[in-house]
Formats: sequence, structure tokens, C-alpha cells
Amino acid sequence: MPKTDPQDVNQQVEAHFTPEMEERGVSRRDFLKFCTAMAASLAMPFSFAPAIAQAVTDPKRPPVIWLHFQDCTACTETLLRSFHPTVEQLVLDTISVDYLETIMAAAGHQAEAAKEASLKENAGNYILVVEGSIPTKDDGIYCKIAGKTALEHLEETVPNAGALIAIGSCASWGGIPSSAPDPTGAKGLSEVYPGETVINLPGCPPNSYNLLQTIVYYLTLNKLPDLTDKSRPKFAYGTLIHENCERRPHFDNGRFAEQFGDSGHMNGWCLYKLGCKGPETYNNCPALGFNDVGANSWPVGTGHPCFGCSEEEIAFTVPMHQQSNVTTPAPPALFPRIVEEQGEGVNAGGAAIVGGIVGAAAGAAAMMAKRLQERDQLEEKMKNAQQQQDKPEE
Ligand code: FSX
Ligand code: SF4
Ligand code: F3S
Repeated sequence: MPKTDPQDVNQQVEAHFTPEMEERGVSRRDFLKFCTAMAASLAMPFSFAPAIAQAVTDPKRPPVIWLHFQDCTACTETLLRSFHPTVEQLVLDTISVDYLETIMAAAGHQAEAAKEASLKENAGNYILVVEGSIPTKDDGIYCKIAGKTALEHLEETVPNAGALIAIGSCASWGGIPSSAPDPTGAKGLSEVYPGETVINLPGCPPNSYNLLQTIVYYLTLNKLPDLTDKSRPKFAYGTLIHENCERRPHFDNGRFAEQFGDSGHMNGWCLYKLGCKGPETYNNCPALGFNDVGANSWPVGTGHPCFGCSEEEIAFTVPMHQQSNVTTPAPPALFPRIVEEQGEGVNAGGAAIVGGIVGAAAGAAAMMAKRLQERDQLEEKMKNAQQQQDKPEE
């Protein structure tokens, strides 16, 4: 059993900190925070932080090969737009991505040669991430890279992969390209390879933290996280959005926005009547948010109904503003409080955090840690401002 003394744990993590990380702008503290938040977010004890540190820095760690097919590249973009916990450095530099067209310096023949070398060297070991749907009609001629179809690229890469990850709704089930009339016969990875275990991370776009956590889990424990019946990690897709939403108390109290721009909408009331699909959609968006731009950076948080982008039966199929079926009409035992309905950022953020914890959205811990820190900082600032105000004039 790993040691649990916090100081010991910290020292063991720091032992894996490298000068290269420092050069890339990752501080010891960032690294420590990353490893401990990761352990928490993956429901591992704190004492697993050194194992995470070891796994992500091990020079023999399996690389990531990332293939793009029919997509809009937002899955990659969402990864690049996130910088906590220094995701860019840790994923792209610490965890080696040997092939990803969008970001690699090499192009053309050089890029293909790099991929082939990595596939050979890491056969049976590499993590294959597939972004975008796979065209299957007419022998897959609708998407060709380096003269080969997507199907041919997969034939070369799937059989020897250590783990298969479908990132985004397109790779999970076909996404937008598969919606009617589906001219290319667009399919998801698991449909093309029904015999393989594919980890689906749907979302259009998906959340990069869920990818990061999946990869770190795999590297640390050398096994896949627990998956739902749709092959999605339970830590991220185990709970309905409606269970964690900061607007849930409005739903339970019958306070709905009836139209965009009406007073209910302006006051942050529930978006159910505008077509929110949160009651049928499994994802951890309320707790994680997107792109590190602060609290409420998710669709409902910005005032737009969830359109169920991670659900095959809803996204691109059910009209965006059609009312959803509510499967859990009873309020959760404990739901997020609404501190200030008029929406001081700090309080709305606090509500989302509570929602996240209540819903046991373990995958959200990394971002929750950040949000808690943001809230503390803001509260500290407000306290200071108050003290300044209260100071007797000299
Ligand atoms: Fe699909 Fe990725 Fe939607 Fe785009 O590239 S999941 S179209 S937002 O982002 O594949
Ligand atoms: Fe939140 Fe949508 Fe549920 Fe309303 S219907 S509580 S906005 S998830
Ligand atoms: Fe998608 Fe709904 Fe989240 S639209 S990003 S699952 S809030």
C-alpha cells in the first residue's frame, strides 16, 4: 500500500518532476496539483499521486497516435484551448503524442513516416485516438489521407493498439456526418470494429479533461476505466446533466424561461421549456465547464439549452428546441443551492461545484479544484475590498 503521509506523497511526486517540464513552463506546484487532482478525479486515493507522476513521465509510456477523419477539428481544438492543469504541456509534451496532423511539425511524407515508425516501435502498446466519423460507403472513398482511405488507415492501426479511444460524437457513433441523408455512410469506430473495446468520449465537441483523465487512468493502472453500457467512462458519463445543473432548483420550483430574452431567461431560470435536453443527457459539463474561462462556461451556463450533443438518440436527430422527456422528475436528495439568482459569477460557480459533488461527478475534480480556488480567491478579494471600505478615513 503506498504511503499516505502528505509530505511523503508530495516528495514522491516531485521526484518525477523533470527539468524539461520546467523549461516548458510547468512549475513543481503545477505538477503536484495535476497529479493530486487527477487522483481525486479518478476516485483514487491521494496516495496514488506518485503512481500517476511515474506513469505520465515514464520514458517507456505508450505514445498516442491520433487519427482525423470526417470532423470539424473541434475535438483537437478543445484540447488545445484548455490550459489547466497545463493540459497542453502535460498531454502534448509529457504524454507523447507521436502523430496528430493538426499540431505536429512534420507534414506530408515525413508525418506518415513518423507514424509508421511509431506504430512499428510501439506495436501492441500505443493508444489510438480516433477523431471524426469513418465513411464506409463506396469503399470509404470520401475521406482519404496520404492516398489511403480512413478504413485503410484503421486497418493499419487498430489491430496493434493497446487502447482504442473514440473522441467526440462523430467517432463515437457517426455524429453530424451520419445525420440524414448521410451521403458517406458515416460510422463510429465501434461500429466499424464491433469486436473491439472502444472507449467512447462523445460530445460535439467533447471535453478534453475527460480524454486526459481516461489516458492518465490507463497509463497509471494499465487498464480501462469502468464503462457504461454505451462504453463511456462512468466517471464522466455516469450522471445526467439535469442532476448536476446549477439551474435545477428552478426546474424543481417551476421557474422556467419561456422565451429567449424574457425575464426568466435573464434571471438564469431553467431552460427546459426552451428545449434543454439535460434531463436525458449523460455528461459532466456542469461540473467541468469548457476551456478554462471560468465558471458557467458550458451551454446551459451561458444561457443556451443543452442539445444533447453526447447522446446518439438526441443530437442532430431531435429538434433543438423540442421539449425533452424528463426521466428523473424528483429532485436529487441534495441539490445545488442558488445563492444569488441574479448571478454573481462566484455564487453561480459555487452552485455548480456543489452540484458536481452531489452528483459524484468524480471526473470533474480537476476543474472543481480550480473553481474552488477561483472562488476562494474571489472571496478573498471581496473581503479585502470590504475591509478597505470599512477602514476609518485618516
Ligand atoms: Fe465531431 Fe470533432 Fe463535433 Fe467537431 O473534430 S464531435 S463535428 S464539434 O469536433 O469530430
Ligand atoms: Fe438544467 Fe436543463 Fe435540467 Fe433545467 S432542464 S435544470 S436547464 S439541465
Ligand atoms: Fe453538449 Fe449538452 Fe454538454 S449540448 S456540451 S452535453 S451541456
